[in-house]
Amino acid sequence: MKIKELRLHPAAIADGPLRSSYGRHAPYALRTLVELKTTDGITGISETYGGDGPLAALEAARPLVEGRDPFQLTPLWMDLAQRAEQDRKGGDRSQTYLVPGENPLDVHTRTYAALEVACLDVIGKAVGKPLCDLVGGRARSSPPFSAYLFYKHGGGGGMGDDAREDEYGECLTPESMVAQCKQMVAKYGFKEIKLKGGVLDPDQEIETLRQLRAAFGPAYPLRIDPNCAWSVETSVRVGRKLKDELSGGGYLEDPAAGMDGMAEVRQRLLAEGNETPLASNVATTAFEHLPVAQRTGAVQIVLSDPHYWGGIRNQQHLSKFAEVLGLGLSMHSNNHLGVSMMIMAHASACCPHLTFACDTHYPWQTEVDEVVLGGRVPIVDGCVHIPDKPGLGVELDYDQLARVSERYRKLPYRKRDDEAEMRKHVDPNWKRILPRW
Ligand code: GKR
Ligand code: MG
Repeated sequence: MKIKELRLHPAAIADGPLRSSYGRHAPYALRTLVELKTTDGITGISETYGGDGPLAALEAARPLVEGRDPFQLTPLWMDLAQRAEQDRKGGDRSQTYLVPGENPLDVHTRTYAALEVACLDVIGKAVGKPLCDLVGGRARSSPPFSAYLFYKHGGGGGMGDDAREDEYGECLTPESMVAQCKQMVAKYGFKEIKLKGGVLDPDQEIETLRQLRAAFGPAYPLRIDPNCAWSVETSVRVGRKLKDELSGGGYLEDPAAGMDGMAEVRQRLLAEGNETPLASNVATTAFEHLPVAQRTGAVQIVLSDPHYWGGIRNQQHLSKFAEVLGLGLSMHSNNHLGVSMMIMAHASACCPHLTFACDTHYPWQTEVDEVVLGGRVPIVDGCVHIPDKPGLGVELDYDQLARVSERYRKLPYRKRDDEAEMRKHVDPNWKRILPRW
């Protein structure tokens, strides 16, 4: 069997005006759906970052993909990884200043990941096995995800005639965040809670976590992620004030910028007897970051993501690597559709060492844009069950795909730019400043 054709489908999916230290989400998030057609008539699918950059990188890989045996993933990795080596000499692979999916030094790892998943989907369909069972089987069949809360402005995303209903409403206070969380937990049954911070004054975010703890109790572990918006001083102050709220399975995620900043936060908290672990998807984005993170104490929990760590098999390597280094492991996310939901579910299912419920932005997208045949992937009791179907276990709905691709073509932007959205809607002079507090 050979890969006959690579097909790429850009997609624009409605997204509410969610806030983070990067700025404000645009009315549509961008994704790319990937199809591999084989000589045996099998189609493998995948999903990855969107916009013209990721699309061009996948397009550039076409000569490496078409004509290749989909089972031969190692040589594909070697072809793409060699390029990655050349690209990243001396560069900064962190996500401190760039949103995930935009760091040019990661581009080949991301491209490989999208292609690897589509090849594994082909292989799964060829042998009649779910993807996670192809790579050694499952540590769990229903991986858990967490409620991912965002401060947000009013609006449910989309533009003009396509403006969407706002399911959760404006949320810029501790009280409205508790309401958002209750609504999300009631709908999806999540058992762990993550708050995207770095938006309001840190004291208001502290108050938000306190109110969440009061409303949900210690059975629901809490985390907060300001994406490096705080100085070391502020991070230590917040860590100190939230010691109780972040205990019992919670963590403090990327409070300060850089490995040095994170290490200093950790040392100062430990010196006060505060063992709140630090998690990161910003400082640690590649295998070479882990020994440093462990040695300096900068990171205790690595937030993986098969989309930029190099696919599902690399996710398994990461699980082992983290275990050996004594680091915890969970998973980061970005806005995504059902295909990525299944990528994340299979990646979580096949990793023995996964120590926290994973992030997902899935509640922020709706049925209207779903490209999975039959509709949204169900989240029940906070978990995504791996169906007894070959490969990823989902197929594309081509009518829906045509709609979201058409919307992409009509969009005036081709790249995520949260800073531009802030300037357009909130403050014409807004700039992302690190640290802001
Ligand atoms: O969607 O705005 C967002 C998040 O801030 C996202 O871009 C982050 O990559 O979820 C991510 C994180 O945990 O840092
Ligand atoms: Mg994060």
